[in-house]
Amino acid sequence: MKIWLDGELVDESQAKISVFDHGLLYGDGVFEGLRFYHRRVFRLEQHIDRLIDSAKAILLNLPWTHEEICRATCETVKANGLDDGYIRLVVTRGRGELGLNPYLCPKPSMFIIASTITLYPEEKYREGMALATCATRRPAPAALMPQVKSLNYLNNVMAKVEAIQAGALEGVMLNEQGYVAECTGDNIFLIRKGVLYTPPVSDGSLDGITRQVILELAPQLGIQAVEKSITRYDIFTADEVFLTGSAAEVIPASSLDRRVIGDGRMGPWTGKFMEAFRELTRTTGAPID
Ligand code: PXG
Repeated sequence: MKIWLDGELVDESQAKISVFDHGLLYGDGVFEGLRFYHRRVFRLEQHIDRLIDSAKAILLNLPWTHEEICRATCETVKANGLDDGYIRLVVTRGRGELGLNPYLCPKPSMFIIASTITLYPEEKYREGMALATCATRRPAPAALMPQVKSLNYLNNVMAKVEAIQAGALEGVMLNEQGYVAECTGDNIFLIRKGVLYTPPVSDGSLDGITRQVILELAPQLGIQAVEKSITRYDIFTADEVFLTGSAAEVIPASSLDRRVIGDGRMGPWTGKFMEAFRELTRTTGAPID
């Protein structure tokens, strides 16, 4: 496997990061996860915009332009000869002294992996997934900005552990006020009486790119989309619930905390969104060459 590391494509065995890198020592860095389908990178520009915004928000000056990062991403896919798969971009604060001070890290590092990802078993895309409410809450925006896709994912990892221990594959995360923010690695949508609802990003979720695609598709599919705070009650009483993410794509949820959602099967709107999303992945994206 070829890895893009600080401007060069190197063999995986040569792709090394210092133990003094603050990305490792303090989780000081940002990342992106995106997909490519049929040798085209899905929503490349938007993902790189988000990466640049995440870096800017933590005062990490990227020595690469938007265009250079897009080109490096496509080069990495090409070098690995894959048609479909998953790309992980990671930017770290770089090598520095021990101690938090990021100003003592002169040069950020970036690496890009092009590989494959299977987040959930195939049958769950037909049957729906069990969800569990996590005890771990999303941190308040004043503690850790939720829009920043930072290398601090321990909050989500612990929530994921709770979901798995409760016998579910994904966990619903609430914010400090008790409103649903999102899942550990996916955004959440529900349908009730023919209206699509999702929590506003200000309730503590990542501004998901797949989420934005769904909000764009809604008017085309003829359903009103409303961004409004939701609670577990809204999930328990929804007709349909589905999750979205670059890795997960669009996946139905069949239960929350062992309570069946709707009739427990994938609903008609979820099916329409899954199909429309798949069509976009088949027909759009930035060509890698
Ligand atoms: N919320 C969180 C906390 C995420 O990490 C999403 C929502 C969905 O956002 P996008 O932009 O992908 O629609 C994410 C993204 C992985 C993996 O390796 C996780 C994500 C994306 C890709 C891979 O587990 N989460």
